[in-house]
Amino acid sequence: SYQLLFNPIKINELTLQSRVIMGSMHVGLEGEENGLEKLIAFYKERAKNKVGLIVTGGAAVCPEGSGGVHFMSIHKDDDVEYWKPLTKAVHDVDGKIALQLFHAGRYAYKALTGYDVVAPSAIQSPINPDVPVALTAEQVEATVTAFGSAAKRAKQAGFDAVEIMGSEGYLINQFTSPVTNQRDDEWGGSFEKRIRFSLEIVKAVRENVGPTFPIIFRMSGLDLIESSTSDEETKRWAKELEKMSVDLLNIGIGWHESKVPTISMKVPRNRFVPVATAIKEAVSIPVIASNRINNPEDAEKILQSGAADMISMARPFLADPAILTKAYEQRLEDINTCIACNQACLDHVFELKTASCLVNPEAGRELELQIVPTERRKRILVVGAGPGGIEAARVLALRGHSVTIADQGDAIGGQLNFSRIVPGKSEFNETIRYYNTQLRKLNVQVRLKHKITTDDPLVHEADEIIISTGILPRKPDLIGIDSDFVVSYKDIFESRVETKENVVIIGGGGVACDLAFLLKEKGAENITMLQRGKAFARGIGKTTRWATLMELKMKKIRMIGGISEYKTIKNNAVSFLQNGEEHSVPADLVVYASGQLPNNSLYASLKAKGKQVHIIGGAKDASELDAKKAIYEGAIVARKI
Ligand code: MDE
Ligand code: SF4
Repeated sequence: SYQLLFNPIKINELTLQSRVIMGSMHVGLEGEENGLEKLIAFYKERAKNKVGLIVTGGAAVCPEGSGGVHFMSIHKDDDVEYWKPLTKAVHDVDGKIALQLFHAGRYAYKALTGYDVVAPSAIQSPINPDVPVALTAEQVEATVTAFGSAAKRAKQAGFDAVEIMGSEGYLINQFTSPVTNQRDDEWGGSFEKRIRFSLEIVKAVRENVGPTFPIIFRMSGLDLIESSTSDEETKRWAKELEKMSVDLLNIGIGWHESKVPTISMKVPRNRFVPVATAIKEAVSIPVIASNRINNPEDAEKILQSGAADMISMARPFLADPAILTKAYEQRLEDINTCIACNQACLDHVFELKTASCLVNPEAGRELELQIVPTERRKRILVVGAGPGGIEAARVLALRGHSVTIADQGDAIGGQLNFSRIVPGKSEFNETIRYYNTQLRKLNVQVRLKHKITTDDPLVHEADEIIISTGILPRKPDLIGIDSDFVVSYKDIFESRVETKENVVIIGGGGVACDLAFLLKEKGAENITMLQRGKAFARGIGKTTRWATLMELKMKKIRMIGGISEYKTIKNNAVSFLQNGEEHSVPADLVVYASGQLPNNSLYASLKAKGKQVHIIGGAKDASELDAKKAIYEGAIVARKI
């Protein structure tokens, strides 16, 4: 049981109802029509579920430091009135909310802000297009003042605390690191001078908010940048921040340009807690651990072990706004766990789209996707228990329909069952566990190993039918493709075929990458991926693709792109043309992962019989299919019936 998680904690004069903060996430709703209303609904849904403190997305303290025009801002006096409805809504449900004071520095984009990008020194970031302009000493001081005024506005707007964003490689962090700060004035050079900017900001903020208002500082616990701040310096920095009257330290991990994954699925759970512990040992104010903590029991254990005083979870609140309520009520099996895929949250943000959640399409769509009870209970048959089908079944049952879901396989989850066996992707098990629990509790009839045909009694009984039968692997039309040592990726994922020493994969997209990792784990010695296009792992989102490419290289998986023509697939070799020359790669097993076709024949025949049928997911459109799209379509169709 939970002895500490729900034990209130006092931060300065503010009492928090639990030791979990919902970490800062830019969701992008504020840029939409009725943006504020949507943002309020988003935060309210979380605030009423036992979160100790919500931290907003970064609110720019000056326009040049903004993430873009659609990001939160707190640099104008108008912003005070603007944010009042948000703080009120959170307080109305007994929640607490802090505003994050944000300046992107060289991570800003001129194209998005309309201002020159600024930084301590004119050194460009490897992941940004603009060379920043070095701030003059006067501009540095003006920026310090801007943080102070922003804090004052935040307090006036009704926020319960402020968090100063000093990690992830943003402006303050750019000052603290010798890599990005090469100034020789009062704001750079020695360690003391590099951290001065952060300390002056805390001072200015404190002067503006008074002695009793909580100040959280999000400091970088580990830059993961070569030749950057040392561990020793990081501890000294923490001590100085404490002296400056910071009330709570939130420990960030890695910069956006770090070449080490910090929040992806392949990062083991709780991996970075020791970083917070090391800082906790150096200070006496409370310290928050973050990154890849997605399970309340783990959170409780971390607190009980004394490794940290509080826990930050961010994405887990997208996946399940009620995660803490469910933990409190001992209903862990009901938690929709964040699988750290980034596909609908951070990937969207980096594409300048609104964030949502792969496993919970309601996130960010609180106003749009509510559960409205049905007026007429119908008998619904869902054919195919992949991600789209199970979400449709869940929502239909929640709305009061009588639901049966059938699948020819022996488990629900469809292709999630492929993902979950890929090395480092076991988080997908949680999604399957969640749906299994929900379908059971909602009395959905689950018929496994049951192939539906047009004359199945279930078809006759159903008032309406949802076809979510998914996809079939596309078999490329190549000479030799019908040989007995050529199989589809499905055959491998379903363990119908053993791996061999030399494997050639035809295809280079996301499925092919997963397949390569799986085959490697199963003992394939030499794996070669072949494709026509040049860029491998395309289709994988921005935040994960670079790490996938890195992993492919690390695991010595050969990638040959730019193939103009496949010549033959013969036992022992695949030959092809590249740059006009013929090459050949040894192969005792060839696996194709080259696209998918909709598995939609049942739809056509049921339609012909005059049944009321709906089609979703890969069965409807196999191009660019992923679990995110399938679950979303399931969520939508189930609200239309
Ligand atoms: P791209 O087109 O794939 O690559 C361009 C070039 O950069 C290289 N690259 C990298 N080098 C080093 N380290 C990397 N991480 C990295 N990623 C790409 C590529 O190899 C390529 O080089 P080339 O091949 O041309 O030689 O990628 P991109 O530049 O379009 O985007 C890269 C990303 C920004 C997506 C990126 O680097 C990201 O994947 N980094 C990881 C981010 C991460 O995991 N951060 C940890 C926590 S997230 C967090 O704390 C908060 C995030 C939300 C803020 S919002 C703040 C307020 O709320 C995000 C808002 C961003 C707007 C300012
Ligand atoms: Fe977590 Fe993926 Fe949802 Fe983002 S999209 S909150 S990473 S499950």
